[in-house]
Parts: sequence; structure tokens; C-alpha cells
Amino acid sequence: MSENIGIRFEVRGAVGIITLDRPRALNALDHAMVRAMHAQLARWVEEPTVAHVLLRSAHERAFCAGGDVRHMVELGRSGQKEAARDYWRDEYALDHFIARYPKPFLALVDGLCFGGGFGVSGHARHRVAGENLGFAMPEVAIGLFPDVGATFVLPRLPGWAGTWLAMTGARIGMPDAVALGLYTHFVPTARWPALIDALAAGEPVERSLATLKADAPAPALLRLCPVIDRIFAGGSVDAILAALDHAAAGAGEVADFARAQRDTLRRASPTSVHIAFQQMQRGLAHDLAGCLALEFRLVTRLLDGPDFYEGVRAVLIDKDQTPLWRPSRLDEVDPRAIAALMDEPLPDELLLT
Ligand code: QUE
Repeated sequence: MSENIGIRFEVRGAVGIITLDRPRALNALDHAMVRAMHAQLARWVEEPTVAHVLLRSAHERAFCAGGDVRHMVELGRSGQKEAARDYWRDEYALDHFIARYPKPFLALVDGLCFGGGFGVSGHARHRVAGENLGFAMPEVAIGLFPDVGATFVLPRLPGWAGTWLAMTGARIGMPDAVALGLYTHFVPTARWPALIDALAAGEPVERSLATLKADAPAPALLRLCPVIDRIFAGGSVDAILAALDHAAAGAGEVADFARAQRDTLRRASPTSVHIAFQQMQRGLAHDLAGCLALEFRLVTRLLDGPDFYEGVRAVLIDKDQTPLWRPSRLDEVDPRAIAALMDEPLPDELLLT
């Protein structure tokens, strides 16, 4: 059975339950977890007693901190880039399978939810947030880019919030994430056992959620949305930086916010920030499979560059928080070279059906 691989499966009455349980890595998804989840989900499609499927974490602190990027760095450094690509291929295929899962799929998300954690929850039909959700797509901080279908989801958020989240890796709480539509419901975690009981008893998901959901507090972001839209609607990374500089020059809440965003952007990998910007420009033109294929081109090519290795080293391995990016400045990145990373097909494209 599935012991010691960081993930558990059980059927309770009418509900198939997947529990992420790899606490030492904040439930970061490794290849074995991805494979096991995909295989179990495929079996539950055929299992008539399973009416719906639920994904949750065994731990309060984190739903899932992302993908197993430390191991990907080890693989890439030791000449095993194909093994790293296999991981991302399988992870993106799982995200896509969850998006079109034929039974009601419900993700219960509380605590940290970064990157790969969003991949397995953000495409679910029902996305339930708890009060302590901390959502971010922080990959630009490690020389990667917001993947797992962020190219599809983020540009479809209201206004330019998705471009802001992608380029800065900003972290938002439950009220903001629900207000933006990243999550469909707020159900206080104290009610999660009752929710699971109702699903086990065979109650339809829609009805259980209608009974147990609560009103989320007012989103803190509301006041800043007009500013985010004004700044991040810029037509180039240069234009966005100029708008940030302009807004940062004043005083008050808006200027403080603009300064914080500018500082965050300047700490991130310049290459990653340009990639994130162009992802947001392109995402509306593609379906989820097309977006994931584009991300697979990007991740393949980033395995040949320096920033992903340096970012994971500085943020997750040595934890000195001082990555040396190459190139080191945003104005040294050629947007046409970034576009080419996405435009050039691979000999082995990611094809999802
Ligand atoms: C950006 C990321 C990740 C991150 C931090 C970032 C990410 C990821 C982890 C992570 C955290 C704790 C662990 C672990 C991985 O952190 O994708 O194994 O124990 O998985 O700024 O994209």
C-alpha cells in the first residue's frame, strides 16, 4: 500500500479522500506523490462507490509548499535533466487531469499553498479555503516562473491582479484569494469534519458547501486593486517599473505598497520576472493544455540556465537569501529572447488530452 510516500488514500462511504502527509517538506510534491495521486484518481473514476473526491493536507501549517524543486536542482546538476523533465511532465499531466476530472473534485486548502500546491487544488471544480490560507505563486524568487497552469488561471483573474501575483510572487490571505476567485468557498476549518461526514454520507457537494460555507471577511486587497490595475496593466516590464517608480515617489498607503512591490521585483530573478510578464500576456490565448505545454517549454529551457539552480540554492538550500542572478538587472533581459523560450517547439512537446 501507499505508506511512507507522503500521501494517503482512503474511501470513506461515498468520498475518496487524498491526504498529503509529508510534513518535513511542508507537503512539497515529489515524483512518487504525483504518480500515486494520478494512479489513484484514475482508479476512482472507475469505482462506482466513489461519488466524489476530496484532497486535503494532514497538517494545519501547510496544504503544500510547491513542487520538489530541491530534488529537481540535484537532478539538473548531476546530468539528469531528463529525469527532472519527467517529473514536471507528470506533475502538469496530473494538474490537467484534475481540471477535467469527471467526478466532483473538492480541494480543502488551509495554511501555505504555493506553486505545485496550487496546481493540484486551483483547477479543482470546488476550491475550499480555510481561514489561515496563505496563497502565493512565488517561483520568480527561485529563478523559476509561475507554472502548474498559472499561465491559464492568473490572466483570467479580475483586472491585473494575476499579473501582479505572477511577477512579484506576492502572498495573499483567504479573504483576498476568495474575492479574486482563486477559491470558490470559505468554509471555516472547524466545519471540515462535518463537510467530510456529509460527503461520506453521499450528500451532493454543492449542497454540503451551501450549508457549511461562511462569508469571508472583507478582502484587504480591495483598496489596492485600482492601483494594481493601473500599474500592472503596463504593456512592458519597463512600463510597469516606471509606473511603480512613479507611484512609489509619493507618500501614504499607495506609495508604501508601490515601494514594497518594487523591492520584491528587484530581488527576484530578472529573467523570471520577464517570463512571468509574458506568460500573463499570452495566457488568454490558450486553453489549459496549451498553457501547460508552454510552461513545459519554459521549464525545459530553464534547466539549461543558471537562475533556477542559484535561486533554489539561495532560498531553500543555503538560505542566505542572496541569489546572484545572471543577468542581474531587469533591463539586461531581452524580451525577444524570453519570447523565443516560449515560441520554439520542443522535439518532445507536452501533449495533453
Ligand atoms: C518559491 C517556490 C517554492 C518555495 C519557495 C519559493 C517551491 C517549493 C518550496 C519548498 C518549501 C519547503 C520545502 C520544500 C520546498 O519553496 O516550489 O521542499 O521543505 O517547493 O520562494 O516555488
